[in-house]
Amino acid sequence: MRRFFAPAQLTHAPTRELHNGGFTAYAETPERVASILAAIGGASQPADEGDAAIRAVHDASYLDFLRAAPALWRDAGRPGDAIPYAFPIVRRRALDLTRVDALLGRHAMDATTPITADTWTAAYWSGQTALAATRAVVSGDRAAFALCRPPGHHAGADYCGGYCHLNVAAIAAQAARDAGCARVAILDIDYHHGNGTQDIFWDRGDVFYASVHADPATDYPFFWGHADERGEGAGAGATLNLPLPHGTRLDAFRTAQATALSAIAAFAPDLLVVSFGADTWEGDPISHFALTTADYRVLAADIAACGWPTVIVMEGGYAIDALGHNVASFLAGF
Ligand code: OKP
Ligand code: ZN
Repeated sequence: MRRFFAPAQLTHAPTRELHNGGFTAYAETPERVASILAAIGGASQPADEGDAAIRAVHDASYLDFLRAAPALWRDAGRPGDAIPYAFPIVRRRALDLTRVDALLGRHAMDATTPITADTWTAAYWSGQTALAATRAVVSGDRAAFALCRPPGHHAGADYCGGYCHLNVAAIAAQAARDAGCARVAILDIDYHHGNGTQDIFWDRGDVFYASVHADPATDYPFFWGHADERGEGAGAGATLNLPLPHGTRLDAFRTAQATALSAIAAFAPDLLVVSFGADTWEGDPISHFALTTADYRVLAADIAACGWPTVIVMEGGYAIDALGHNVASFLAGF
């Protein structure tokens, strides 16, 4: 299986995040990549195909904002990384606002996703990595792995959040659609619900979104990922959420994943995108499931057995030393 990664993805390195009322070290570090590359034995540089496939998913005003935010923040005299503090939760409408704090709040769903001077470049190349893997699979590869970082599944069409800036799974899925795949499914098995991916495809019937994740009644992102969210309009029934409790082990996770795969099989996709997070591992520092390194082999084999051309994109996983072994186990199982 071909693997893709661009060194420019390493440049995004926020210093700290707001967590439980104080600042802590940022969990989504460049060291995550080093752990994965060491375990999987390297990756190929993706081509630079420009931003058309990114614009096919994200609003132009949001992309302009991501590029402009660091200078606006600096010009406002602020130290460190740009972080929002006020959000338009009710009257969310087009306003001609220019203050950096207004723009940050308008384009974010939380205060845990700093924007640095290098964020746009790193996110852009994370997108190119997802696209390179998609091009490989559309061209006939059975599967490909995109070592995306920053991750993507919390980012919506016009907002960042949850360490995510560009939704790499959505970019891959949309690129596959535009390359001729009539029906694309996304299986999200990160510990957290992929609210951004769900939002992007909420009212579309051509991209099926299924997610196995920690119950949002107890876990981030709280406001998305409940079992009654099934999509709307043309997308009614094309979203499937399977929340699970703290302490979940392989048997329950595997059963939920099988439910997701059955629903995807009924949808009959031409291509599958897997949003893979290894923060379901038993020792993850910010999560509460109990999968083992060997379990990823089983889960990946179950997905591979379905036979769909598959793009695997990296999402979360924060136990640095184990992360590479968990990813290697998943890829070996596939
Ligand atoms: C991103 B991905 C811990 C509080 C939660 C956001 C979690 C984002 C996870 N500091 N912060 O889905 O792995
Ligand atoms: Zn996660």
